[in-house]
Amino acid sequence: ATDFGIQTALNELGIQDVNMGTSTGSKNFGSGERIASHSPVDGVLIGSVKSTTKEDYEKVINTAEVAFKSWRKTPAPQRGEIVRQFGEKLRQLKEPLGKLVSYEMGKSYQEGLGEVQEMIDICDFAVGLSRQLHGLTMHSERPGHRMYEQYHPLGVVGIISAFNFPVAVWAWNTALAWVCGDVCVWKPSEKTPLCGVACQKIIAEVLKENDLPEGISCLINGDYKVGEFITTDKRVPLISATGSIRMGKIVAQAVAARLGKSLLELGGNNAIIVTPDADIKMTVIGAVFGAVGTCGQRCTSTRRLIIHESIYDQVKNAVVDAYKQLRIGNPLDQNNHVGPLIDTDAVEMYKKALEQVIVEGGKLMVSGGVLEGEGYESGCYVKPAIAEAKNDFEIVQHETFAPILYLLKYSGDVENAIAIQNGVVQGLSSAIMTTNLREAERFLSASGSDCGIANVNIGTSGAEIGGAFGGEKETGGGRESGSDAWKVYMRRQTNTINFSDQLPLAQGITFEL
Ligand code: UN1
Repeated sequence: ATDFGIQTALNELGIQDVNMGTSTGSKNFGSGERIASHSPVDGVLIGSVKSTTKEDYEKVINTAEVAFKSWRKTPAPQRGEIVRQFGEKLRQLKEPLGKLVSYEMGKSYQEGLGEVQEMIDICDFAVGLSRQLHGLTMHSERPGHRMYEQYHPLGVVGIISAFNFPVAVWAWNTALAWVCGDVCVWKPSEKTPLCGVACQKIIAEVLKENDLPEGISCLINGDYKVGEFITTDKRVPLISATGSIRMGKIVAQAVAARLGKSLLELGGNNAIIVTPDADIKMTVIGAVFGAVGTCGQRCTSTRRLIIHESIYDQVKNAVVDAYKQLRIGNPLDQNNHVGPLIDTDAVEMYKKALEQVIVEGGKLMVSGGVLEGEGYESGCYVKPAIAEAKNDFEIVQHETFAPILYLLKYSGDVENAIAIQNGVVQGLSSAIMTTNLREAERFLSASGSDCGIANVNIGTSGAEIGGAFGGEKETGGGRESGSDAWKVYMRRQTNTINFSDQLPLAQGITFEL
């Protein structure tokens, strides 16, 4: 098989040494069991990392706490300068890192590069932000008083990320957390540990070059038990977790039990509404990329198309036709559109979902199936599928992390489509395809989409970093990335200063001695 430059990429990223997995800055000391990372692309063992034991973790957290003490005193624009340098390194390493993402996770090389681009973008954003961590000034009700608020660093931020965006989600969190004066402890998915090691190496080099303390960036590895080290630890005031709703509920409860803060990015069940006034050509591109991009493993992937009955057959045929053009195979080969699923467990879930949609009365328009033979030896390649279904099917209500698109029909008003779109427990991303202004605005109004993201004439996936990213309901309510998402990484302090020679009480209360 062609190597597609993988070995060179690993060398450029310094991933030859597999004796890593737990580190503060550049010091590695993982002593737990090994976690092997096999590529879903060809099944080959890429490397392994050492998982983090409780003792390792104590070292990590202690080093992080020490680093925080000095980092929080570094002026924010200087912290921004470090993030700027980090962004520069990412620019230099965009190709090898994008390649590793593609090889370890299985998304197309283009999407791997796109993910690194998101990291670069959030660094740029954070650099600007480092001079804009603004609080408000209020007018005091008392004479000779001044009142204002300021944002201070929070402390150690724990990051739990998923396999599907193995590098970008970490950067959305860290780039902001660092300019905010926090230090980070990251537990990447155990399915993509080498992406974690590669990222840690890049930032460790920047920290070293700037003579900054070990512990501003830390890495721990392992399964949910290692995740529990941080979720239950009072020394970690904020946990940012991306993953399934099931995982999110466990994390949220563990963090709430100690009254910590959590930022949750959980499952989506994203729909595109296609109204009679939709541009069909745009609809097809948006829907197909949304459904099959990253092999249906984005939390923003398009899972449901809600099509008006008057154009239902036309849209269905156009999308089904488009699926015939899809080339499935090695994601590093840029001729292919769709790579593999992350592992064979994911393949099993995909197969079960396709069985269940039939049991519930659905009908396959593009039948799926697992691919076998040359190029598909890893057993992780599946055919994107399309099924006609009903919104109340149990399987349609559930987020299956695979390329399965459900076609749903609506009649009458756009309100009926919005009700279907909102009729799931998740609330991440949503879209409407229409050239009708009234329909578009109704979709965006208070009685429209209930999701954190609502797009017009764009698909559900591919959000830019400048906006706040996240969703409502069982998606968890967290917001990361752009807008004012930085505020969750800081603690707010309200300051009232009395510069008079009296001590008047608020609310006009008199108290005399
Ligand atoms: C995710 O799937 O966890 O909007 C994040 C998108 C990407 C991020 C997805 N920018 O599809």
